Amino acid sequence: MLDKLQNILAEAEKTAGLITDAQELEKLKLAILGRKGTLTEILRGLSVLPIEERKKAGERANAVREQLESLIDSRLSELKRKALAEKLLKEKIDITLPGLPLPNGHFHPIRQTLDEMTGIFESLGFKTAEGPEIETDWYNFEALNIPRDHPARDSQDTFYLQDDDRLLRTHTSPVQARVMEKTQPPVRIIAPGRVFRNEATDATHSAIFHQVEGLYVDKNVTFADLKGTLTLFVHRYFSPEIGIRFRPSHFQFTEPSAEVDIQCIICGGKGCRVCKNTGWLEMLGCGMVHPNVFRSVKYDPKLYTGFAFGIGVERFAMLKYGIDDMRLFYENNLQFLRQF
Ligand code: 2NM
Repeated sequence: MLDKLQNILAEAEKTAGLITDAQELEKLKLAILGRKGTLTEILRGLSVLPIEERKKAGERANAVREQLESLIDSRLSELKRKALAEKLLKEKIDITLPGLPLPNGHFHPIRQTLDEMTGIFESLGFKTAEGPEIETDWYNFEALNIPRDHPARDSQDTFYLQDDDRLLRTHTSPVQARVMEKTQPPVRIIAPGRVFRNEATDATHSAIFHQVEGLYVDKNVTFADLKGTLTLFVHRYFSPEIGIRFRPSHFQFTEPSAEVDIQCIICGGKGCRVCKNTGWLEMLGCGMVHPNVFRSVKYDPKLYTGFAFGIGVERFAMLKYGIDDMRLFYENNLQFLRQF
C-alpha cells in the first residue's frame, strides 16, 4: 500500500514536469484525485485494512494527496507565469522609439522675404511698426500731403468702403504717420505689411501686395544718410558687388524724391528682356520727408528732417528667386511653394 502511494507520487511528479499545457495538468489532477482517481481508489480501499495499518496508510495517503495538490497547483501557476511572460515579450512596446515624424511646414516666400528685410533694418536700429489695413482718408492721404484732387485718390486706384472716409490702405505710410503723431523724434521705424490697389492682375501687378516702408526722423538727418542706409540694404539683400544708382523722381510725401535702381541681376548690366535692355532695374522709391507731412503730425519742419522709402516686397522676391510671374505667389500651388 505504501509502495503504491509512493509510486503514484513519483509518477505524478514525472508527468507534471513534462506537461506544458494547463488543461493537461487538470486532466492529470482528475486522474489521481478525481472521483475515479488512483489515489481516491486507494483511500476507498483503506476501509478493509486492519485498524493499525489503516491508520498508518491513511495518514500517508492524506500526506501524498496534499503533496500532489500543491505539486499540481505550483506547476499550474508556473505554466501561467511562463505564458504571461511569453505574451508580454511578444507585445513589448519600446517606449524609447522616436514618434511618427510630422511633415515640417515653412513660411511662404513672401513672408520669408518680409522677415529677411525687416531683419536687415532691425540690425541698423529700426523698430518694426504695424497699423490697420482699413484706414481713414486722413492717414492714407491727407496727412501724407496727398490732396483731395490727387489722382491716387481716384476709385480706379483705391478700394473705398461704403462710406467715403474709410478705405483699404494703398501703402503702409499711414503706419508711419500714426507713429509720428504719437511719438517725438528720433523716430526710426519700418512698416511691413499688406496693401491694396484697385488694379488688374497680371505678371507684375496684383491688387493685394506687400510693402516694407521705412522712416528716419531726427535733427540733421540728410540725403547722405538715406543713400548710405539704402545702399547697405541693397548690398545685404542682393550682394555687396551690385551696382546701385539714385535717380530724381517725384512723390507727394517727399522732397526731394528719388528712385533707386540696381544693376540688372539677370544679365549683369549688359541688357536683357528683364531690364528692357537698359541694364538697370527700378527697385524702390525714397526721399526726404516733405515739410507738410511733418506739419500734419505736429513736428516742427525747421527743427527736424527725415528720410523715407518704400519697397515692394514681391518685386524683390521675384528678382532674388528668378520668378517671372507674381501670380505664382498667390495661387497656393504647393509644387511651387515647396521650392522655398
Ligand atoms: C515711398 C517713396 C517715398 C514714404 C513716405 C513716408 C512718410 F510717412 F514718412 F511720409 N513713408 N513712406 C515713402 C517715400 C514711400 O514708396 C515708394
